[in-house]
Amino acid sequence: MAGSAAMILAGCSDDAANEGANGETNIGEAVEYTITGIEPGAGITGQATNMLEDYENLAGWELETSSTAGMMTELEQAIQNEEPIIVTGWTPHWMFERYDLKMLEDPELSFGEGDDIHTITREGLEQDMPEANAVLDAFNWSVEEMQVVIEEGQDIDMEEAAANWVEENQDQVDSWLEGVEPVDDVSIDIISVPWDSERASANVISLALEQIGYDVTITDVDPSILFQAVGNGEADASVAPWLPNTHGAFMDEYGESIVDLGPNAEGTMNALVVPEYMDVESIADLPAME
Ligand code: PBE
Repeated sequence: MAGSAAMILAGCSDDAANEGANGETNIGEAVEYTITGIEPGAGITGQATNMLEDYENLAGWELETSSTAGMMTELEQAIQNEEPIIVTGWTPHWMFERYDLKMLEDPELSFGEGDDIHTITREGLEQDMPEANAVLDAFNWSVEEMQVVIEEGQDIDMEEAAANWVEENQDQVDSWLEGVEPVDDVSIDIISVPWDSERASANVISLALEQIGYDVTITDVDPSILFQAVGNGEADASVAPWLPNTHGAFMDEYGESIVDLGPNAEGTMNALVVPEYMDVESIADLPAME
C-alpha cells in the first residue's frame, strides 16, 4: 500500500517544474542528477560541493568538475538541442550576453549573497613599493566595465582588450595614478586566476602600473595557490579574490599574513545557472533522486 501511495504521489508531483524539455522525464533524470561544474580548484566548485550537503533534495546528486571551457561547450550543446542542463555559473561572464539563462534561487545561500572582488597584497608591500601599493589601493572599476573587457577578450587577446579599455578610459586610469611618483623599472609580481574576469582585471592593473614604470609579471594559478603565494610573500599582489564567499575559505586559511586593500569591483554573483526554457526557479525545487 505504501508503495502504491508513493507511486501515486510521485505521479502527482510530476508537475511541469520537474519535466524535462521533452515533457516526459523529470529534470533530475534528464541531467542524470548531475551538475556540470568547472575546475576542481575554483571557489565556486567548493560552494557547489557544500550545496549538495545544504539541500536535502540534492542527496545523491553529483557535481561533475571539468574546466570552464568544457562546461561552456556542454552548455552550448544543450542549448542547441534545447535539452536541460544545470551548470555552475557566475557574473560577470559573457555567457549571459550570449544565451538566455537564469540563476536559480538559492534559499540556503550555499553561494552566499554575492561578492566583491578585492585587491590584496603581501605584508610589507606598502613599505617596499609604496607607489605600487598606492595604485593598487586606488584601483577601482565596475563589473560592467570589467564586462566590456571580458566581451572584447572573446574576439581578441585579453591583453589587447585590456589595452583598448585603458586607452579609452585613460582619465579613470589617471585617477588611480594621481599623486604617485614614477619608478625606474621596478619588477612586481601580480598573481591571478585563469578566468576571463580576472584575466581582464590583472591586465588592466598591470597596464596602469606599467604607465608609472613598473615591470609587471602576471601569473595565473588556482585560487588556493594564489592565497598561499601572497600569504608567504612569493607574489606581491592580486586583484582577483572574490570575497567574502567564493574564496572565503582560502582567506580564512591565509588571511592573517595578507593585507586586504578592499574591493576593486563590487557585485559579483555565483549560482546554479540553467537555460531560460527550463521550468525550474530554485535549487530547492530540483527533484530528489528517486
Ligand atoms: N570564478 C570566477 C572563480 C573566481 C572568478 C567564480 C569561476 C572561482 O574561484 O570560482
